[in-house]
Amino acid sequence: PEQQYLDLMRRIWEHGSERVDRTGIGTRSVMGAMLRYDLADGAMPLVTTKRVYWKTATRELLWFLTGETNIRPLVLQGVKIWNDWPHARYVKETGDEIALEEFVRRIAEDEQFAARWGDLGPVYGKQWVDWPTYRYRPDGLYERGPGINQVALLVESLRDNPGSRRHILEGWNVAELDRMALPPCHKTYQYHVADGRLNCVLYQRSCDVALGLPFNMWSAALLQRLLAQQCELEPGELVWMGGDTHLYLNHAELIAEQLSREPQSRPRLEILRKPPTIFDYRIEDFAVRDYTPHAPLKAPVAV
Ligand code: THF
Repeated sequence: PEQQYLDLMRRIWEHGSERVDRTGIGTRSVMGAMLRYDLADGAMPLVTTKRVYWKTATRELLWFLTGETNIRPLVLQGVKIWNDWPHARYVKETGDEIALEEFVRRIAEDEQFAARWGDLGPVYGKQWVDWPTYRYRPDGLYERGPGINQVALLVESLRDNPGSRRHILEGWNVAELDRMALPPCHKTYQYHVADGRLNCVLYQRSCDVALGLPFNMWSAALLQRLLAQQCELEPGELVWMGGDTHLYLNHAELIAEQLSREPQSRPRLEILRKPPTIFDYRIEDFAVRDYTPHAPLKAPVAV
């Protein structure tokens, strides 16, 4: 199954169109790609041709589920993957050119500083569990209504109406895109129950195949496992679909090295406990078995 990922990487590197992107780094890109993984028997799409920090990706997903959009809770757990964006905004808006490490240290130590500069805007967490609503008043003006917890509703709809074709989790809130540090990449998840199995199609509008995709695949599969456990279904297939699916030109060394490596035996995820709701999982609840990856590969993230 990992071969699909490596084949996609090779295909983009060899045949993708070169184009200039938002970050100015340049990419090779194809429009439209698909990967399929069967999650039966605990199998996970965890890349083995480099070490992937699945606990980092897991902490990120649990952070989404809390509805939090400030990086501080991640920083306090040693998770660095969202630090570059608030740092860039801070430097741009204040002109204070402090180093990333210094900025992150302040986020950790100074709660007020974190409240002011650590927020990413209404990104995934906010839209997933507290999608804003508006209510029209009799006088024609409108006021804020109660937020919608899409994840809680999704669990309910999977339990109560498994045959539905509307099991959707959506991050793309058009009205709020301009306030997000980054509009959602993994924007639409649709679930499907058949033969007692929970399937998923994820549509990702933009995908950094070398750095982001191993994280995105893990997270999507993990969310599917949590939903399946909560709804007493077996995990089924995960179908990943990419829009602009690209490799950054400054990832050349990583790509050459990774494509020279052989995939290892299939890793599995064990969930050690069934918490009362999907919002009660903790990092200690997860154990990965049979993961014997190749060495880590470092590459810069484009901001
Ligand atoms: N922007 C870009 N250019 N690439 C992305 O992958 C990406 N994301 C999120 C939002 N914008 C993106 C952020 N997620 C890493 C992993 C995921 C990220 C950002 C960065 C990363 O640096 N991974 C390294 C180190 C991991 C670690 O230190 O724990 C790695 O080797 O995997 C994708 O959704």
